[in-house]
Amino acid sequence: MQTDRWRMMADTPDGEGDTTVVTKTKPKTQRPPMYKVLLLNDDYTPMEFVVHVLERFFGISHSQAVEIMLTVHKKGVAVVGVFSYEIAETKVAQVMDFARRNQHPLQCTMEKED
Ligand code: TYC
Repeated sequence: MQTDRWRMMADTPDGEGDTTVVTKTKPKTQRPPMYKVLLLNDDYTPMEFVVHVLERFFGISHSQAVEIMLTVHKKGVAVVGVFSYEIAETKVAQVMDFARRNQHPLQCTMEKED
């Protein structure tokens, strides 16, 4: 928080009785934009493979990974984490590369948070 002092000379014609008005200006705190990493459902990627991806690239526990995988399976998509742009981009690339190398059509994307 920053304090601004404004000297007021307009109170009387001769400048007598000057007042000081103290106002507060909100400092603009800069937060970097954050990005959601999303996992998409498909009909072919094995459930165990998706669970493994969540554990390996997102550090998610086995039981949480099973829950998230089932959410994607049932609802079509789920947020698996929220990261800075560079981290999100890296996670998406790692997942897409790992899925491709294992010949699974698993899709992972990122989306800017509102
Ligand atoms: N729907 C897949 C199946 O029935 C499982 C799956 C879950 C695939 C999550 C992708 O992101 C995914 N084998």
